[in-house]
Amino acid sequence: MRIGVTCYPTVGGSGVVATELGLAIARRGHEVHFICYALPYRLGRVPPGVTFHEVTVPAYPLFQYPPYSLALASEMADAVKNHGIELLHVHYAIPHAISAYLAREILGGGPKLVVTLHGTDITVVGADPSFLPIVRLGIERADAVTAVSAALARETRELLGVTRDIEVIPNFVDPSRCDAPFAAAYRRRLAPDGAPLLVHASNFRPVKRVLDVLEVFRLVHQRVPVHLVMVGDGPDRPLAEKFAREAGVADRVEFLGNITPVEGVMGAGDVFLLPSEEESFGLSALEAMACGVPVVASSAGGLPELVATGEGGFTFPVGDTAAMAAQVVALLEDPAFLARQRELARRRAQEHFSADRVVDQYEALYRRLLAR
Ligand code: GMT
Repeated sequence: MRIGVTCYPTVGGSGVVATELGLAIARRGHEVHFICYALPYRLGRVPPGVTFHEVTVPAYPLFQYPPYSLALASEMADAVKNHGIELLHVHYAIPHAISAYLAREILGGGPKLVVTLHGTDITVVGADPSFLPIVRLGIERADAVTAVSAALARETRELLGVTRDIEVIPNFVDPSRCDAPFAAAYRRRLAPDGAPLLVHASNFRPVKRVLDVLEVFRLVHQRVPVHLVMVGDGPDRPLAEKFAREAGVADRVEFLGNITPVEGVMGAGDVFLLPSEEESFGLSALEAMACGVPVVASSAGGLPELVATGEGGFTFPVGDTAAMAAQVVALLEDPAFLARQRELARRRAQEHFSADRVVDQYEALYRRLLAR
């Protein structure tokens, strides 16, 4: 098969999933063309069969808002025409779904279109009236639409009034990215006194509720000496740093920014915290689980589909920082309980969200569409 993949090439989960999926599909002997505005951050070692097409958006004084979606549509049409791409798989609906639809219109027909919905492309930006009709059109005109959780598929129907089939294909993880010696070195640096380590990783946007992470940490620290490491960066980082200073815990909290490999640092932790307001899936929680770190999270969106209570994780209502902190304390105060939850987290990631299993689902979808 010849597959075109479009995603945001940044550190976010949708770009990571799109890139890992494209690489896995190429390793299975298919031809994969990444069509993006920059080389995807997660591309790493590129196997034979992968090509990159860079979308460039020309500058012009009139363009206060350079039309990326149109340049992308032209690049997609060009790549399809010149490389015989049979199927375009776009990740994150805005604006990729409509660009793919336009590319097919430019060509007067041609490739099959698959749109994967990742989360805020529906729940936050997609539901905004300025985007809603165009997102809905992109979703309706695709040959197949997938969502990373049943909760996101449901929200797409409710918020956008979409009635078509949406197949749920969860995100996946490659546990070989967990590097125990690397994690141990980080642990020595982040918790030099041997106290337990809590971990959070995100883009520090308001939906992540990073102040809840700090509040859970503060409450836990009143009962058990503990450290916290915050991985990632984004708009609420200054607020979180201020909170840590004002709560008098700054010396026990480390902000690392966007370091890689993120799994290396996550594996250093004892408990991963994800108290989000909205979370269609929570790829970072899955990465933590794969490295044997149990998760304490909110029950927002698709999180309960990933984090099953007592199976390497626990979920609580959004904002219930007291219950989250009590759960963390229960884990830290009982080494046997923590060890069991570590094992269950690893097992759940492996059994339900392994790359092989999920890539099979996407490959089967591609084959079904191309056989039509
Ligand atoms: O929209 C974002 O905040 C970023 C986006 C992304 O590109 O990573 O995150 C969404 O997609 C991820 C990959 O499928 C999911 O793991 C995240 O849960 C989802 N974020 C939200 O729903 C807030």
